[in-house]
Amino acid sequence: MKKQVGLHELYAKDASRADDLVWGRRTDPVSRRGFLRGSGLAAMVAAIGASIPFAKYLPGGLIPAALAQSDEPFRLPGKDGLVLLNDRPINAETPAHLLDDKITPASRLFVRNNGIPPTLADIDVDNWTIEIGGESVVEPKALTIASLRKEFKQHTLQLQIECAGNGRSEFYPPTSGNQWTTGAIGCPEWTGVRLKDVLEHCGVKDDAVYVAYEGADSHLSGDPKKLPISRGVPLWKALEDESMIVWAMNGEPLPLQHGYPLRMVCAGWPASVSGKWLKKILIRDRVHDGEKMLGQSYRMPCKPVEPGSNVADEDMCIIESMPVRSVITFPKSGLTQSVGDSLEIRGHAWAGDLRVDHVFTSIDFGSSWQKARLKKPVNRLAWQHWSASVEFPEPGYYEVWARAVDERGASQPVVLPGWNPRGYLNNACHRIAVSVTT
Ligand SMILES: Nc1nc2c(c(=O)[nH]1)N[C@H]1C(S)=C(S)[C@@H](COP(=O)(O)O)O[C@H]1N2
Ligand SMILES: [Mo]
Repeated sequence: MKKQVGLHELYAKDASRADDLVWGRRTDPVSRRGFLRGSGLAAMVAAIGASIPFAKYLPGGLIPAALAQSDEPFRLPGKDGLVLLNDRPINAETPAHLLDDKITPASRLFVRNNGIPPTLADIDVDNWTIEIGGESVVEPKALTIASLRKEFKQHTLQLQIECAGNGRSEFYPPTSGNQWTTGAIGCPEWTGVRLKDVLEHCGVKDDAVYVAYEGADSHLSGDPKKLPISRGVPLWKALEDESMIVWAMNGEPLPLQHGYPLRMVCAGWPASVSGKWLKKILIRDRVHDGEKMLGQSYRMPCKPVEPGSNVADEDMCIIESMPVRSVITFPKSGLTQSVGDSLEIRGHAWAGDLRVDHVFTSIDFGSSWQKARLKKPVNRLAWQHWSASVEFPEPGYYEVWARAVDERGASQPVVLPGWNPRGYLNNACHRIAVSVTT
């Protein structure tokens, strides 16, 4: 089973770093006293559930006893019931039943960080610029957020982002990385400008093939010359109407963990192409060769392989559009239901660059399937909502399975899809347990 990081483990590694990550406060390096202020204090107060009259005397790096002595898995401040996964820095996923909102609120969006995010103290929004450069830009430029807002048309779209490793925990033999179950997906509403408009404003040379990002987060090693991640997409994907540079999520400034003050969103592809804390956009004359583009990262064996095999780097292909998938967000797995009562179930379905055409549910372990009601997406690359009513014939143990099919006829597999060295793209059917009583 998946291991969760307790607060103790997080604090044992580096207490002042943990303070920064968890509460967003800065520890005074000389006295090692951390003074909780502003949003850091608000986060701790929210986690504890009461005001802290003597907060100014609380030493930096001290885990409040209310949290230290609790058996509950640690809950991330500003997040509602997300499960912290075993990794440094913070990675957290959303349990399926908390993904029920049609538009994912900030409090329920998974967090996936490859490095150490900048802190609020490092970010000067008014002077934040993105540089547009690379071999294939006609005129390199630096743009402030104010100039993005002023010079380009603003757009608001609901777009889904899913980590390529979502579902990894089910692969056998196990593969390294965050052991995501079903929760590394979300579909908030984003506001910003089209990447295309910004690229065209600077000019794209004829030899351009790829568009990549660099962010302001730092490498886990602390080496300032290394980037934790720098990925990209082919030019054609960057030029799609839904590829955006955004400053707002659900009508609010981006939360720090989600890329404040600016991020890219290229929906439908591994969310690793949606760069957070955006500082640079590179128009490349070659397939981008930044951190986590090469080797085994975000790549699948070009041809299926036997589980557990080693695959040479040259036999691995870059992941593009994500496969069709769905999740049951209501009810929560493990419910008890009376025989004869009909059960309303619902969830979302999505299919990378494609549309979902059908969702089916089964209560007999996939031996028969019933068609669910399925809504159209609010816009391209937003997830779609589905619902169904099911009835159970007699008391006993049941599972409800959901299976989506994309517009090209590709279906989610009921068991695992092909094993791969890094455990990407597990789009197997989600299922919930139902106990039916008389
Ligand atoms: N700068 C930067 N951008 C990044 C990352 C990162 O570590 N640094 N992680 C990527 C990965 S792997 C994913 S899955 C998404 C997660 O976005 P979220 O944390 O807002 O849910 O951000 C992507 N963008
Ligand atoms: Mo990811």
